[in-house]
Amino acid sequence: MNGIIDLRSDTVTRPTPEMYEAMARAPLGDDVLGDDPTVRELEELAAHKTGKDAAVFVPSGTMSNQIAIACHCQRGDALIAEQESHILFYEVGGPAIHAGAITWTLPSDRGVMDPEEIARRVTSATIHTPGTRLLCLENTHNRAGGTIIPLERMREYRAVADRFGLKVHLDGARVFNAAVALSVDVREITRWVDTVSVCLSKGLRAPVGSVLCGPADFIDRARLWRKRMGGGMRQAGILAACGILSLTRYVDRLAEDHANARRLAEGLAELPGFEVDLETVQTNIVQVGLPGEAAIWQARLHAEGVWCLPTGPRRIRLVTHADVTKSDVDRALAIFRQLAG
Ligand code: TLP
Repeated sequence: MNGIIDLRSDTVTRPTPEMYEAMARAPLGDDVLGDDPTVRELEELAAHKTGKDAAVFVPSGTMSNQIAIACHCQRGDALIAEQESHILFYEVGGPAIHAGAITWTLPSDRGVMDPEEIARRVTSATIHTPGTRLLCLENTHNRAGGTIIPLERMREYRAVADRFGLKVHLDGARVFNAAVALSVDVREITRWVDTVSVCLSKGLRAPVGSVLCGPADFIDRARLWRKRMGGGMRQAGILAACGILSLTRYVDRLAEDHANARRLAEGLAELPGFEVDLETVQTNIVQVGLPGEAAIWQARLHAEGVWCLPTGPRRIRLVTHADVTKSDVDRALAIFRQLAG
């Protein structure tokens, strides 16, 4: 793309020629009235892939998470979430606004919470304390650097949740990245949760959209919340057609993004003053500690055609995706070297 290496996010991918063709050919209906066949097909496919009864197509990952929380929690209920999770850090206070839920936040080790700390944080509904209803997980974990929750931990989270009667929602914006990196079927991850939100518009290359998957009665309620939030879309099959390709054609290639992120991270880790925790580079995100202010580095890199986003005062994030090749990574590394020198 004009020589620019856009590492801001995997959300920036452009639709493939195959996607444009699928959009042009998609049979359409009115999805709010429930008769768009392409949306139906995508929802059935997403439910099948994640091993859930049903799914609903929504405009964004944020709306998907917020609908899930609103369906799981009543006003004044509590949810538990990792302190830098997308739900808490990047959804502009959504749980308080939409569900009226309060949040118990927990630290983590590279995005992975301790199940015993979760157990200690659960409160019961009494005259004084809010009842904890929901455990929110994020896999892969964005701010921790695309880290994966080990399968054994997923099993332990389910056990804790069952012990206290909690539901479990997974922000699986990048759950297919986790599945590909672990070389497992995504159901090995989603089997431990009640509901999962999957983004089609990140590494999976669709221009717009997420799917929220879960039990049939939950998805019925989710449709109601989607309408309430203004997320009902009409001839949405035009977008769902791309999502179908995301789930059928673009999952396996995520491995390339992971290899490119690794290459980028290893190259940066060698530069003086740059800090990269290589342990966290498990998928397609690289968090980089800088030898100076993030805003200044962002501008210097931008002037050289490398785009990134700051994630802290002295930290930037680099994300690999289908529109970044191995040679782009090498070119980006050369620019970093030149600026660092
Ligand atoms: N994350 C975006 C930004 O909001 C930070 C990005 O560029 O990474 N869950 C997770 C784990 C996410 O990373 C994101 C998007 C979402 C949910 C929300 O998805 P959208 O952007 O579709 O609302």
